Parts: sequence; C-alpha cells; structure tokens
Amino acid sequence: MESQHTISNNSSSNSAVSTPPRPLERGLGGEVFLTPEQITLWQSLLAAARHIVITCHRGPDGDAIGSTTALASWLHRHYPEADIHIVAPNIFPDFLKWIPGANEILIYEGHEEEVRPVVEAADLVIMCDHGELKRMATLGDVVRDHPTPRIMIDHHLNPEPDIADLVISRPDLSSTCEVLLRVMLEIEPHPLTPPVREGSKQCTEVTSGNKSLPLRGDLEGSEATSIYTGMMTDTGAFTYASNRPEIYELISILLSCGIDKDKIYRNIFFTYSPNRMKLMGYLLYVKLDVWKKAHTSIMTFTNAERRRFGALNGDTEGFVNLPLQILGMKLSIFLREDTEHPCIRVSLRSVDDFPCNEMAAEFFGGGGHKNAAGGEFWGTMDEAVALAKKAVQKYMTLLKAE
Ligand SMILES: [Mn+2]
Repeated sequence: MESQHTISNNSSSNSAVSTPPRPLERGLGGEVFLTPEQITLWQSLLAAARHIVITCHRGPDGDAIGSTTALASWLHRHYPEADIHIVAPNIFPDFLKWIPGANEILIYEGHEEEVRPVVEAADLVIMCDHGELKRMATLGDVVRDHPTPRIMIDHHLNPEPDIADLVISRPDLSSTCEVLLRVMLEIEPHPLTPPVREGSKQCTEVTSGNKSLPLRGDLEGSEATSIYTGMMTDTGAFTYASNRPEIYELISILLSCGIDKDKIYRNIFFTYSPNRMKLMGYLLYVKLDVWKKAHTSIMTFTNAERRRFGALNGDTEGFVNLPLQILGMKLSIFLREDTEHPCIRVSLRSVDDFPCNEMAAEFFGGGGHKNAAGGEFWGTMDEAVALAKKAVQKYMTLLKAE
C-alpha cells in the first residue's frame, strides 16, 4: 500500500533508560507525536469509514484487550454513525474479562462462520498491538485477503512493511495503550497536556471529516481504565520498560479521568485460583533449574502436569517472571508444551541489556522485546531444553558478566 506514514524510533530498546536526567520542558517529552500528515490521514480514513474492525494479536494480553476496547469506545464517541467491532483471533484469559467493553469482543477461532462476514464487511481495519498479520493466525489470512484501508497502532519491533496505510509504530514505548493514548491526546488534547507545538494554543475543537466536534478534553473513565490496564500489564506493573518520565505524566492524566489504579492492579494480579497458586508452588519447588554461572534459570511445564493440576489456559501467565526475583538472575526461560500442537512454547524474560528478542529469533523462530520475547520449538521437551542450553552457551559471555 502506498502512503506509509511511519513514525518509528528504531531503537531496539524499550527498557530502562539509563541516560542522565533531562529536564521536563513542556510535558510529555515536548514531543510532537503525530505529524500533521498523519493526523490528516487518520481523520480522513476514519471519516470515510462506516464499518470499522479493530483487531489484536492471537493470545490477547492486557495491552491487546486494553487498547482495542479503549479505541472502540473512543471511536464510538467520535464517529457515532460508524459501526465498530473488535475481533480477537482467539479467546483471552478470564482475568481480562472485567475490562470495560471486553464482553463485546468477537472471537474468530471457533466462530469463523459468524465472524468472517463482520471482517469482510469492514471498510477500515485498525490493527492494535501487532505489527504483522501473521500474529493473528487464521484471522490474519482473512484480513490479508480483504482489501481495505488499514491503520496500525503498535509498539512491536519490525512491523511488516506495506500492510497499513497509516503506521503508528513506536517500539520505544511501553505498550500499545501508551501509543494509543498519545494519539488520542494529540487529536483531543487534555487540559493536563501542555501544547506541544511551538506557538500552538490549546485547541478547543477537533475536526472530524468536515464537521467540528467540541473538545471534551477528557477521556471517558472506562477508556482510561482500559489504557491503564495495558500500560500496567506490559510493564509488569511499571517494573520494567517504564523509566521514561512521560509514562508518569500519562498516568497522572489517567488518574484525573477517575481510574482506580489500585483496583485495576488487584483485578489483574490478585486473581489466582487455588489450582494456579499450587501449580506455581510446584513449578518453583520441583521444576525450577538454576544455572548459576550463566545467571539463567529454566522451568518446564508439560501437558501431563497441566492435567494433574487441572490448570486452565493462562494459568501459567507470568510464571516466567518469577525466577528473575533470584539475586543476580539475568535470564529466565519458561518452556511449556502446547495444548493443541506438538510443539513447545518458549518464553524468555531478562533484566538490563540481555536481548531476549535476539535469542528468541535465533533459536526459537520468534521475537519480541529486549526484556520479553517468545517463540516456539517443534519437538520434544528434552530437545527444547537441549536447545535452550545451546542458546545460553552462545550468549554465555553476556550472561556471565557481573
Ligand atoms: Mn503490547
């Protein structure tokens, strides 16, 4: 597709900023987030759309559900004449179901006959939290075959070229929800965001197509809740990839919209079933293997264990982060047998500068971010562990360094 308007900071890092402190000149980094051309394109694509489909990646997480629900609600307010659907490639875990608007999300896998016509009726597709159609699996094929303008709002590295008319890709930001919030604020400034353009005044109206809408200067509380959820989950509750001061300015804006961040935290993190708690204890006690010299740990989880503990989909979510609490640990590897295919799902988490995405790409056909990446291995668990050992061997110099 022509007219790519990519804003992308090609830094491969979205993690801790260790540069010297810098003054907060004009709020939100003083950065002009969208170019005037991008704003115009955004507005013309949306003004022309009557059937908007918002998508996310397979295995939706908090950022995927947060960004799609916030965007759907926001668009609904701005373009009330358009019908708007969120379509997720497959189901998402229960601990995300409370997110405002999540109950309206259509699930493609298992409902192909009903949902495909919705996608095929779209005259605009907005891809949230994924930069590649293949991350939607079979839903991606439907979208690929359906010629329609597309917008991408994302923060993953290396977006697929030429799949969207408007690409808003910011791998340097914590989450798609953060990217989306910046887009919303640019189009509809909030009283707490100072004007970012030299000489610009706080605008008082926003143009949508050929009509002007009054400036609300406020997000709906439910949209703010969705956005905060995605920012929080993609940063491990602001414990990684979250050192930029702008993040806290944005949180302050979200708080001013009335979110209850303490409750959001509990809704996401204090949701263990007794089985999940016991499974976590078992994995840490029995299955955790620490390779001390390499500052690396590995944990494996088989389908036999899944049955034994009555574990549900999503019950191992976040377990890969736990070994990083061990003093000096740099890399955590979690391998689990897939429930549908004869393959092993690989999750990698690291601290500081260790590049999980590079290891995932090189050894497990995957990718992701520097401190959080994933991939897969087609073979047995033993072979996957052997390959993980090889991978650690390859990166030993980096891992060994104090
Ligand atoms: Mn994300």
